[in-house]
Amino acid sequence: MIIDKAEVIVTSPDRNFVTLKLTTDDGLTGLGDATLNGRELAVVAYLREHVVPLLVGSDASRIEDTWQFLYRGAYWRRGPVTMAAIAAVDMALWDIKGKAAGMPVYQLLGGASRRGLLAYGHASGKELPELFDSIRAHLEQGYRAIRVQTGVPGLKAIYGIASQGADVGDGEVRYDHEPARRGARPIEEDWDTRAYLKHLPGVFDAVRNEFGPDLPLLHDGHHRMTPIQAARLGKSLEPYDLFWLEDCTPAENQEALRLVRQHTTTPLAIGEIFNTVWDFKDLIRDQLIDYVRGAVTHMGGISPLRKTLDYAAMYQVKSGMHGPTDISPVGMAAAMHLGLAIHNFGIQEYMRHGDRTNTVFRQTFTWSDGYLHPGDEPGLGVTLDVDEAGKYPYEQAYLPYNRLHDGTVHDW
Ligand code: GCO
Ligand code: MG
Repeated sequence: MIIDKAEVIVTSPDRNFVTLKLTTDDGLTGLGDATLNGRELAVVAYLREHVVPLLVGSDASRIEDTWQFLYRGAYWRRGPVTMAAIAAVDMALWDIKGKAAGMPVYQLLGGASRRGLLAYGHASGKELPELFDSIRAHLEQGYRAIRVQTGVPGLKAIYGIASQGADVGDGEVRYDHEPARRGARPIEEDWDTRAYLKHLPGVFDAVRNEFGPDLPLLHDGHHRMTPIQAARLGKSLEPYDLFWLEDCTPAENQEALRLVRQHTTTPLAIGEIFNTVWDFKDLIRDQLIDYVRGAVTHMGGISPLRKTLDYAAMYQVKSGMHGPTDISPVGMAAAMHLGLAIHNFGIQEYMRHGDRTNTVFRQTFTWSDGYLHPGDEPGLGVTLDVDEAGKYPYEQAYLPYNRLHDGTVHDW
């Protein structure tokens, strides 16, 4: 089973996606997601210039060996661009392996450990009435767990508010359910941690009063707090019994979570921007987090994320795989296969892709009663309509960035 064709397909139906398509000499094809939001073309170049030429002529059955060759053979290691490129190869080879075996990838990973994958969606609102409507809408869509993001008094535009399609004063119309905005330059947003820390507990108090004590609620701090600020927020949210507080502080310094952990029992989730097990090692070993947010697409593929989650299982840390719309349907399918097979599954993020995306990527996964299932098609269960993809050329788009009131750049 030799790879005799490797294509990098860039398409932008509702947003930019980068997909690797491998074809073997016996006609099997495999897809891999290589989408890196805001830096897509860097991964395209890495794949086209430095990976594809090495793949053609290689044995598609050797998933682990190919991964090790691409990881160690590059000499320069880790990082979001390299690991997204390697991830796409890994996913595509698992897709091919499944098709060759006539089995869905989750069967190759050990079979199902549950009926389906509990998912959470993104409710948001600048103020409470809009937030409550969004939570109700997600409950009607069947979500059994809901992420809550809200505006902050005094701030013009803030991460995670889907309806921020109103003009926020600079003529730019914004939609934060897809954070990247098309255009030649990133959009500047504003931030004030003190205002945020004062405002958020009241929002969750109102949400609990309206929706009761049992609905699993999540919140994303999006890397914006210092450790002691994160500790303060985690402590102030304890009465509201969150499922998790995500990315409460930048965690390149894994030590930082030690301080947060000392002050709060609010469960912590970290790692959507991480790309190897080394980013998680101390967080897992010292049980400084409760959920691994790694995405198959950003962590180098199914193979290394499986290893990371097996390591996490030894410390009772669970999965919470990243799944916004900038993870393509291929990356989402890979996450679902992995999530179905592992024992220490926690929850799966699920922001539904747009209609145009679903015409480019034909998917077989199911969403029912708040649970996802990858389906039983051989491989990953996704096909890419190359002609349809060709209708949507790449468009430059960037994630926003933050400045504080004094103009200092801040984590977005
Ligand atoms: C999440 C993430 C996203 C990111 C986006 C960046 O929890 O889903 O924080 O909202 O901002 O994936 O590309
Ligand atoms: Mg997040």
